[in-house]
Amino acid sequence: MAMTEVPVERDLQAERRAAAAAFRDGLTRRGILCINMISSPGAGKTTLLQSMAKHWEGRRKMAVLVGDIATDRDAKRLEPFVAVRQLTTGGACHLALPLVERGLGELDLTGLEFLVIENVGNLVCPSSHDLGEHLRVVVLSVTEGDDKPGKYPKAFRTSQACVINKMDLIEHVPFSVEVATADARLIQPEISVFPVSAWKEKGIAEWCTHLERSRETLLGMHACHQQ
Ligand SMILES: Nc1nc2c(ncn2[C@@H]2O[C@H](COP(=O)(O)OP(=O)(O)O)[C@@H](O)[C@H]2O)c(=O)[nH]1
Ligand SMILES: [Mg+2]
Repeated sequence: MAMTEVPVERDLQAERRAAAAAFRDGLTRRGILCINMISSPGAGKTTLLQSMAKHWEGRRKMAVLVGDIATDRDAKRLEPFVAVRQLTTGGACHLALPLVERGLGELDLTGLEFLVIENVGNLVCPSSHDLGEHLRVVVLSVTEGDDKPGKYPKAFRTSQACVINKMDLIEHVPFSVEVATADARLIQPEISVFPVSAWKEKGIAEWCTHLERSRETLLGMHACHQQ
């Protein structure tokens, strides 16, 4: 087979990494913790966001950018609870930074503390795209099986937290939180695990407290760098 050498004049990955880092820094300066939420379709991301918005109502300010391939159904579900903008990818299986930047430009950032990006439902492609988030969280529901961390290693390796959702169904399905946690920690030893039921609003306080602490740590580190 004939080989052709193609000279690469620009490192596009480096440019994307720099753009994501600049976006992240801008959010840090504004005091906003940005969370990129990934999962397979139906794991419960939108339901979890509804529960988080209810938990923080009147106390913490959160906004959501919700990615979808075609519809604005999730944005409509979230509208009664939280400031939300729809990002429609037009068929792409993941979100990319330019779309996120556009969505952010449409939000009122005054006093905003948490920006959550609900990524397109897919455990493969979103793992490879830095959206300028501070924290990546993978949502795994008990109906998907406790073997998923090992089967989708990049999703877990690049995440700092794992929410195990649909715990209200645990008695009805063969799923072990211990097995899933051990599998995830083989790939990412530092990953924090939060079993919840987004539907029954159980475990949400612990998850939200973790996010509040993560934000405080981020802002503390930022203040140190400024001195
Ligand atoms: N039993 C149960 N069902 C849930 C829970 N969270 C979400 N669901 C259901 O799972 C389906 C998918 O949820 P959705 O939030 O749309 O998932 P997404 O595609 O990840 O955003 C819906 O029918 C939800 O009502 C939960 O904690 N327990
Ligand atoms: Mg959704």
